[in-house]
Amino acid sequence: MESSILRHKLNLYFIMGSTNCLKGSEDVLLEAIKGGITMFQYREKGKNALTGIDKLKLARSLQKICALHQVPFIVNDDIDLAVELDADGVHIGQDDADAGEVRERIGNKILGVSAHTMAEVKKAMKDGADYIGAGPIYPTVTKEDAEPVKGTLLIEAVRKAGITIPIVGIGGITSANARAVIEAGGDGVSVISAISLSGDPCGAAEELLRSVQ
Ligand code: TZP
Ligand code: MG
Repeated sequence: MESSILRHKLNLYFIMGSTNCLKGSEDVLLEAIKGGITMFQYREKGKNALTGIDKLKLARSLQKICALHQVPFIVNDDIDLAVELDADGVHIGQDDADAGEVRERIGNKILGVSAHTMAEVKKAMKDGADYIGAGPIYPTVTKEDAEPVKGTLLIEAVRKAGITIPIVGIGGITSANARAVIEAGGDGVSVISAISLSGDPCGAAEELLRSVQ
């Protein structure tokens, strides 16, 4: 995807799996789309996470909803699932598959890589990442093994170094603190709980979108 289009798609990047939702994942996704999310990542993690055929079925169902609304559908970590579904892309962390190998396997699909240091950003770019996930920006309870909180320092440092790769901030982001990510040079915010655990995912997405635009 051309990087100016990708930058726009990263504005409000909603991430979730069944364990992040208070009600059916399909309903949460539909409401989030109604509220204006610009990209979606299926991330099935944690206690009681779906596996096997159940994970595949939910992924298919969420992918279909995304396709109907022209929202890119990205798969977290599970490259086999992404390939099987012909997803729009994958997102991997530093402890997951080698980014260079993933790039070879998925061709020109979207590749996102989480990075916590300037060295990781540069390595991800060399490996062919289309965008960087930088975080955790703020404290989060959603990811148990999250790295130390970084604020917007990494995003600022990357931009100060003249590096223009699309960047999305992640971790503890809400409509009250999202703007700082954009002011630091980020292209958007990715959120799990601010939308998935809201009693009103549509309203939550609308409010987040307003805060980053
Ligand atoms: N990676 C870094 S923080 C995080 C991930 C997946 C969790 C983000 O969840 P939330 O609920 O938006 O803080
Ligand atoms: Mg991962």
